[in-house]
Amino acid sequence: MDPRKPAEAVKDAVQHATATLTDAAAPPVPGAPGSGTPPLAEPTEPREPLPPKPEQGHPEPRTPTGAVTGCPAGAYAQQGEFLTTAQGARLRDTDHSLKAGARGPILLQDHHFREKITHFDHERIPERVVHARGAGAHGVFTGYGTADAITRAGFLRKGCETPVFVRFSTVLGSRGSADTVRDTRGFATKFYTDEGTFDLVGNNIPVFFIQDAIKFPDVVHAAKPHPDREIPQAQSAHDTFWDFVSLHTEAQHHTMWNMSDRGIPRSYRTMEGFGVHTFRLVNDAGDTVLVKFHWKPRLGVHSLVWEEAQLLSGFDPDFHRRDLYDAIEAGAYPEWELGLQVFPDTPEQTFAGIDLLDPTKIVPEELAAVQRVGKLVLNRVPSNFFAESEQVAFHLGNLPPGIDVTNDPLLQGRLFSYLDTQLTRLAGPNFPQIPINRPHAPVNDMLRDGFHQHAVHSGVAPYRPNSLDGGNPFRAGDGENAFVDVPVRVAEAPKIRANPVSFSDHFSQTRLFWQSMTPVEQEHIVAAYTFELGKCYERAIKERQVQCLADIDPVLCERVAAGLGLPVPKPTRPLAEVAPSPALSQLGREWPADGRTVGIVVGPEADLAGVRAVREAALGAGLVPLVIAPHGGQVGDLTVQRTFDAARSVEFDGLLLAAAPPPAPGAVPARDARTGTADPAPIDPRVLRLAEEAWRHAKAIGAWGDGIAVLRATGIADTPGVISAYAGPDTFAAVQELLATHRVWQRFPTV
Ligand code: HDE
Repeated sequence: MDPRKPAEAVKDAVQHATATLTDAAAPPVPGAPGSGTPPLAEPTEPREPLPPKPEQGHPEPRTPTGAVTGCPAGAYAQQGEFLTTAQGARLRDTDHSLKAGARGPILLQDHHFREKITHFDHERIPERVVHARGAGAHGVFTGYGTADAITRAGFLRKGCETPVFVRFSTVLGSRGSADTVRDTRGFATKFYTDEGTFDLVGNNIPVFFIQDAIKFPDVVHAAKPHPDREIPQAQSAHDTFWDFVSLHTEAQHHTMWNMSDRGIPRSYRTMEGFGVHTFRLVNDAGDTVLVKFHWKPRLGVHSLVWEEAQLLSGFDPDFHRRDLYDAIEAGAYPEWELGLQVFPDTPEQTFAGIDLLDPTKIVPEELAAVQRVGKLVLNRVPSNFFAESEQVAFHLGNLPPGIDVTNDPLLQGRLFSYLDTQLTRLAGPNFPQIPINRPHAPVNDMLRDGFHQHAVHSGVAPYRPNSLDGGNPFRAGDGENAFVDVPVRVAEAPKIRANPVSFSDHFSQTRLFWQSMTPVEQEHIVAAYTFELGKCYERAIKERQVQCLADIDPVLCERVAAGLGLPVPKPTRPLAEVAPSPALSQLGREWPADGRTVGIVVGPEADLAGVRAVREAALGAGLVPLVIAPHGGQVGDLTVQRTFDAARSVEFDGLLLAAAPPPAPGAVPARDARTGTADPAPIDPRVLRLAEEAWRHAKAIGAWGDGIAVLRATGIADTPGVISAYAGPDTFAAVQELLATHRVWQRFPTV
């Protein structure tokens, strides 16, 4: 047993771990798998489990009914220094089953074998039917107090700090699919408020494919892999998806967002989040307003380019997950501000002629500014993926007093679905008692029994009214901060299956989005439609979608049709006059470069003093510098983080070249099919590829000293965003400046 205090043990383990990872002067590079460095030989001296890594957190220990336990944070983890059965009996052996002789059959009495295998056989649970692929993190939300006048929700009060758990996800892919596919991203936040849990279950796109929840199975069946061959995985580039969205044209607006750069975010940290629906807020006086929720990332909204997304799907399918966790580990905590667009709660529930109950419509920020009401900081990585990210269960109906729903027909259907789905996925009705789902407010719900009941309820009268339990639980009134079902008037109307007429305009806001894009963003949209439809088999489906594009914008239609080799149809309706919304574009502003990754290419002859100075400057600016060298280990006194074989430019936001290293033995062109050339080159071909790729993806590139030869060899010297300087620090300073706009946009050819 390690007799030291846990904090000392952590410090020690971390020091030990990082000492071997990095050169003495530099802080550790994120990503060490455990909190200690493993010895070469198997450890045999019994000891307590290693402490978690310093950046890891657990769900706060609470009882199933919301009480503080006083347990240390690690109390849910394994205990003690010895292997035991699930009942705590210590075991001598887990490598051999109990057999009738060394060559005999296994005995039925081997209870340890049966317990181990039976548990293993049941380790998997059904993945989420949508949003199966995701990653979560813990954090804290702090209210600004700016929403006090419009809502009684306590977590928005000035300075109120609320623990949160956020899960980001893709929609279509299975649990093991790649992070960087073109798709909508989920952005679901659980606020553990002391007035009950609030779940804001949003996306990174502010509109949805459908207007009525009853169509959700249809759109998901169309977008998921074909049911016969089960391909393609995690993609919308296939016939069934385009068949549906071209026939069910209310999906066109969301589809356009998917085809834009929003469909391939650079990072979860650089995504906006949206509640999509309109919600209703109520204050202490009972006054109401309608609102739309927005998350605004501190680092701005940035995306990958399509080729990067494709390369990353193979090179690092966990790119977004790794980026999130590395950033937290490095102390570059992801941050968003929560914002509200606020509208008067009028009987028509429209604003500037836009139907607020239609989830396929936005209200442009130029018409209703987003008002900031609080800040979210993600600062802890989960300790256990399954227990936290996989078992977290969000539900739109988890609302605190002060926030209520509207009649948006998509929202109404979701209120049913999110409870229902957990009955299968988390095997029964007691999923709110799983540690990550436990509320931080006292629970007294009269719900009893069921599979996996963790509460030990007392009393004999889980019913109301009762006298046997002294009348408990009592109803809360206004003075006791009860939830408010706002008594909105429901129109007297016939019972029908129909949408309001205002829901029938599917094209004008789609056109608004297209017209709000800069030329380079439009270029990407054209390429995305052309790629996706190019992957479809049936001509009729392509033609039908091209007809939809004609009803959105003739230029868009013409260019996609040209790429597909199809005739250009005429619009079937008048094109809407729209005022573009510049707020929808991702370009034209500057953002902090915190947490950005820069690769530094070194070789045997590199200016190592310059590289050291660049590393220090980069770390000081909150960036992550990674040294790329011909081989692992050390170059001089620098520790290498990436070898030429393990580095691709897609991993870096900017590239610095401190050397033009000759081909290393691993890159003899004749033996290296990846270089695509048989000519021996004076510079290692993998370095040339790094520079060429970084250039093609419009990344900032800088070189000094010998590194400038790489710029010449690749023909990229003296082009926009390519810096040659005398010394490393100057080169870095110029590259850092370029990172503020995310990419060197001038490098993309635009029409
Ligand atoms: Fe979801 N959605 N959804 N959805 N959704 C689920 O719940 C559903 C919709 C969103 O990280 C499921 O626990 C219906 C809009 C996120 O755990 C399920 C409809 C928006 C997540 C479900 C919608 C979302 C989900 C699957 C149409 C953005 C992942 C597993 C009415 C505002 C949450 C689960 C996480 C997950 C149903 C439409 C966001 C089946 C019926 C619109 C971020 O209940």
